[in-house]
Amino acid sequence: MKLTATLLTATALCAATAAQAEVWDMPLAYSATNFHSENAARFGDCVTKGTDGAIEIKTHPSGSLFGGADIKRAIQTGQVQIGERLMSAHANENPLFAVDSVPFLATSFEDSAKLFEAARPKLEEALGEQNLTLLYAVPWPPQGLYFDKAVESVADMEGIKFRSYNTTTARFAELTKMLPVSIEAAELQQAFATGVAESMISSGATGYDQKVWENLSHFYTVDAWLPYNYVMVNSDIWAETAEDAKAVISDCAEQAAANGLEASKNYTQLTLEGLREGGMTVAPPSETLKADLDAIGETMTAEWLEEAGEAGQAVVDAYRGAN
Ligand code: PCA
Repeated sequence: MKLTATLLTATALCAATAAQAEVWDMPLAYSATNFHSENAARFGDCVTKGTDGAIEIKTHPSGSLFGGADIKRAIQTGQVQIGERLMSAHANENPLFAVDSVPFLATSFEDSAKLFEAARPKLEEALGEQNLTLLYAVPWPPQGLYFDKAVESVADMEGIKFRSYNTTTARFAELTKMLPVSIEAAELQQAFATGVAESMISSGATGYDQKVWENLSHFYTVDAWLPYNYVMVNSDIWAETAEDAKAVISDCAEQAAANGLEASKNYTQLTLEGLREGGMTVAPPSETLKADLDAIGETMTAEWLEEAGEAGQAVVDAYRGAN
């Protein structure tokens, strides 16, 4: 009798747990093999295991559930619970979102982390107003320039079709007299193969993921900036999440931030080697190109500070103070 009661209680408990089990869909814009996506998959496993399946995170890479441009809105509006997005792509909503894409402001992993930490309180506040809670953020490797020919100066760039991924990269194209065309990373191979784009600024990691050596020949390690991907949860859903699950998710997020940073650092050299093996020339920019780019960087920094106003200046001051 007692045993039956115990079994019944156990069965009832299992049923209750099963009823509470929730699937959180997590759209990702980048391919499954990209290090951010692999890191997100590990984060998802960490949460699923840590909550004993009460919350199961299911990642959807390559823009398969929502494309990059739609991920942030999908989280804000609760179409999905959680997701990952390149935040600088939303600079049109708030210039602070592009603090990590100001040319030559922070060009190393160390400096970009300092800049991100200096900006974090203001970023979290801005995201909070959009019903978003930041869980973790991971930088891409330093951004370099890809072309299908040798380029020694900005003058050599005139008229080239340049793939952009945010307003900063579109503005960069304007200032260098290239022709910007906005394309998601997941569509790059196609874009270069068909000639829709002939160049871009991005990490070695993205060029490697997209096998750009099939169409492009040169990568210049100009180290312009290190943009961040943010993993965010819908704030209403976060507020309703049980405290013990929240603690698990926060722990997993902290691990994911550290693992992601490590992976990004490791991928920097690894993927540049991959580009070389694919037959590309991987080299630093010429002195002329470097000087030309520095001048453009100054213009773009001034423009960003103008747009971002006092909040932007405060972040830059805090960052420079920490340096
Ligand atoms: N890869 C992403 C953003 C920055 C990067 O390195 C892309 O090219 O879309």
